[in-house]
Amino acid sequence: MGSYQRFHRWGKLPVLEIDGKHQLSQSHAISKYLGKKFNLDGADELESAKCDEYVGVALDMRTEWRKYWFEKEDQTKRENAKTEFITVIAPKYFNRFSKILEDNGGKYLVGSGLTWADFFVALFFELFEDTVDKIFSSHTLRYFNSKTTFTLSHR
Ligand SMILES: N[C@@H](CCC(=O)N[C@@H](CS)C(=O)NCC(=O)O)C(=O)O
Repeated sequence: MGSYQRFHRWGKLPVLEIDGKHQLSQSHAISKYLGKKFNLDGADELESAKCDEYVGVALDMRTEWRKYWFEKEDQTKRENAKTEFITVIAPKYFNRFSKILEDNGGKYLVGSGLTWADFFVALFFELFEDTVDKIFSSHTLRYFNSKTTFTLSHR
């Protein structure tokens, strides 16, 4: 049992400890909590819901990625899942996210300011790039990342 599994009831990371009193699990819940706390949850209820939508989609994408990344036993299955991710899943999601970003002015996914969805989606795209293949460097991910990096570094 890993050391982290002993200190949290679900036995999974990430876990956010708050004021030494509370523990919060699940990346979506943690990110939303921090987004609200630091006023990065959109300007109104609809923008807040849009953040959840885009983060939910990023999590769907992670579900597909896991079919490759956590397949340690069957090499053929692993390779097939990787190919599927590179040729079908990633282009579909990257293109849609890029379009959303572009339609919204090119800087933020939601509304006119930075939200926790920008952080969450950018982080996941970076994770996919680091763990799947550098093929994404020449794909729309590069476009997305450059916009997000600009966004994050100019606030
Ligand atoms: N739905 C959870 C998934 C958490 C999760 O699967 N964490 C992995 C690391 S990426 C973990 O702690 N795995 C250890 C285990 O399952 O024993 C989230 O988004 O936070």
